[in-house]
Formats: sequence, structure tokens, C-alpha cells
Amino acid sequence: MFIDHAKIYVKGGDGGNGCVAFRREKYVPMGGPYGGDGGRGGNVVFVADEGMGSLMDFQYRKHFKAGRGVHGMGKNQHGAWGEDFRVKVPVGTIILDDDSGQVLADLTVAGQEATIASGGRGGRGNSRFATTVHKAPSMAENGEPGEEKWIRLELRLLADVGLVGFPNAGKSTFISRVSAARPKIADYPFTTLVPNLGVVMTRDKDTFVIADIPGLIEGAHEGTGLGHHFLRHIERNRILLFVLDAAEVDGRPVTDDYVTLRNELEFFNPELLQRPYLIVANKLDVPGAEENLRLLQEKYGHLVHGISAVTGQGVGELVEKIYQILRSLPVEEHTGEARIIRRFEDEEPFKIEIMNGVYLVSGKRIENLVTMTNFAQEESLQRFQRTTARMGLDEALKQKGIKAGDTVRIKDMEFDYSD
Ligand SMILES: Nc1nc2c(ncn2[C@@H]2O[C@H](COP(=O)(O)OP(=O)(O)OP(=O)(O)O)[C@@H](O)[C@H]2O)c(=O)[nH]1
Ligand SMILES: [Mg+2]
Repeated sequence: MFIDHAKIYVKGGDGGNGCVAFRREKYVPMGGPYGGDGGRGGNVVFVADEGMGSLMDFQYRKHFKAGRGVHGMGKNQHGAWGEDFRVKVPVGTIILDDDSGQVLADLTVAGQEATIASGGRGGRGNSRFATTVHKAPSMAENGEPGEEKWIRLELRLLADVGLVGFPNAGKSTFISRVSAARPKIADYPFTTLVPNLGVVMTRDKDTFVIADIPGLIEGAHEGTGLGHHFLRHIERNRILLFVLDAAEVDGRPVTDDYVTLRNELEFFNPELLQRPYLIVANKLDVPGAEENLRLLQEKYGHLVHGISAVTGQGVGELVEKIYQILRSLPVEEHTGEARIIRRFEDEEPFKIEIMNGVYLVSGKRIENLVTMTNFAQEESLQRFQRTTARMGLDEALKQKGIKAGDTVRIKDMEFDYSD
């Protein structure tokens, strides 16, 4: 089964908690702080793998979590880092944030990697809070939670040449003639339901890749036929071949077909019409087809090329013509590094909403601070109050009209407000 999109959940490992411990040694009655830091959580890393052809695996498995960091221990021992979770995806996979639709990574070369959900940092142990004035702090941080999100995976086949045509035009017949690909061929429309790739060898033993995609019909952009979402596979093709049935076997005028195909492409993505292209008039072995070939040539000149995918007439020349065009195009540079689009941190440290008299405070930074604070420790609580005050929380609450005794809720914690 060929699956070209998936929606999955990823979560980086939580950081381990920091530890509160004190040195106990002979002759040292009041030992210093001795608690180690928690380990950082593992990342969820996506890797482009040549061996994978589709996103089918993600139909069954939808949750991917990296390992959590180990808690810090006494004697200043730091917790071990959580293990990364490496997820293999096919080359050509684009990773998008499901919420914002933002592209997070675009894996176009085998072996490329992108960290999509980072592990949380480990909480600091009490050794790290010692200062010259406060020599024996009895507080430690909890680990930071790992990043979590729903993401969308979209596979775009990486082929040099894309075949665009009505059903039955002979796209699959053509690809099976020029490559080792063996797609199903039949005299009914929509025989091809999933894209196929074929590797073509040229006369001087160079190769290029052709993608055969399902047929398009008028109204595909409105969902008619198989719709047009398959067109995203040709978005990365460098040349497009419009494959036309010059024999008009299905009764449509061939010149209309060509106009319809271009319109459907424009509805999907107008940029596709800027690509280099050739017009292929197929089925020349059928009587009457030659006339239509001449008609097309009158209109579109040297861009038109006649073939018979069945007899092989004109096919070798077409392959060489495609190859010449490919060679004349600038080669896209693949540096081997994934194109990772940076995320913007949200500027606002928090947001306040009032609901049924409760002041609900939300925001990634302040919520993380709550998770990382161990409220059982008096000193941690004090530090929490100092930090939120510095973030401007007290001021903001006052501006919203908070009074002593009102309830403030952050994540799963509730606080009574007092001045
Ligand atoms: N006479 C003749 N028939 C052809 C030629 N090329 C394809 N056909 C026939 O046309 C029919 C459709 O061919 P396919 O290759 O399956 O067409 P397709 O464009 O892949 O069609 P879809 O997958 O449905 O979009 C089959 O019966 C083929 O045998 C040709 O050059 N000459
Ligand atoms: Mg086909």
C-alpha cells in the first residue's frame, strides 16, 4: 500500500529531576550541598531512509516518545541522559507542525536528520543553588518537560520527470516501456491509483527518474475523479510531460485535453506552469492519430513530440530529448543538511484569563516553571515566587483586578493570592 501522508504525535523525553542531598563526612558536621542534576530527556529525531518507500508504517503506530532523563543522585551524581528516538521516514518527507501548518523540516537526501521534539533539560540539583550567602540550599529543580506536538508527515516523491495526463492516455504504458517499473495497465480510467517511480537509463548510461501519477480529469481541483492531491508529487519534478491520447480513444478532442490539464495544474499550484515541459502525443499507431499530432504541432510547435508507447515509435528520441533538457537545467544543490525551518519562541511569557472568578495563567514558559518547581520544598516555592514576580506576573494580576484570597491557577496548581 502506498501512503503519502500521516498525522502522528511526538514527545521528547522529560528531563530528570535534580536531587537534594548533603555531604556527610567524618569531622564535617554540616556538609555542603551534594545533589546532582537530572539528565536531559532524549530527542525525537527523524531520519531520511532510502529503504523506505511510503509512510505506511505510520498508519499503525502514531505515538513516538523519547526516553526520559534519569534523576540526579547524591554525591553530585548526574542522571543519565534519556535515549533519543530515531524515526525513519522515506526520502522526500516534509514534516509540518499540525497546529500552525509551519514546515519544520524537509528531508530530501538519504541520511538527513532533523530533531522534531527536543527533550527537556534536567533539573539542577541543590549543589547548583549554593551561593556564598546561602551555602546549604535545600531545593532542587524538577526536570523540564519534553517538547510535544502533533505533526503531519507528507511524502513528495523525488522524480526528475512527472507524467501528467487524463486517465487512459498511456502514462503507465510509457513508464513501463522506458523503465523497469511495471504498473498495472488497462483500458479503463483510473487504473493507476498510486504514484509509481521508474528509473530510465539513457544512451550514455546516465539515469533519471520518472513519476507516473494517477490520471487527472476536468474538475480534479474540486475533487472530481481521484481529485488533485496527487499533484503534490510532481511539485518537485524538474520537467513535466503532458501525455495526451492523440487517438482520442475516449472521444475527447486532444487539444481540449491539453488545455484542461494546464488549467487543473494552475488551480493546484500556478508555479507548476513555469516548469519546463513537453507535450507528448501518444497512440500514433492508431489510424487518425497522426492528424492530431500535426494539429498539436501547428499550435505548440517543437514542444510536441509524437510516440506510440505500445510499438515504441518515437520513444527513444523522446527519452534523449528529456535527457537533454534535464542536463541543461541547473542542478539543485543538496548539501546533505536538512532544511530545518527555525521556530519562533512565543514572545509573551504568559497569558491571563478570568473564568468563574479564577485567574487562569497559561503560557509555555510559566507552565514549564510550574512543572520544574518542587513545591514541597519551601526554598523552591520562594524561588518560584521571585521568578514569577520578575516575569511580571504580580503586576499583570493586579492590573486584572485581583484581590487577596482570589485563586490563581497555572497548569494543575492552584494558589491563593496574597499581597
Ligand atoms: N494503441 C495504443 N494503445 C495504447 C498506447 N498506450 C497506451 N495504450 C492503451 O491505453 C490504455 C490505457 O493505458 P494506461 O497506460 O493504463 O493509461 P494511463 O494513462 O496510465 O491511465 P490511468 O492509470 O487510468 O490514468 C491501455 O489499454 C493501453 O494498452 C499506444 O501507444 N497505442
Ligand atoms: Mg496508469
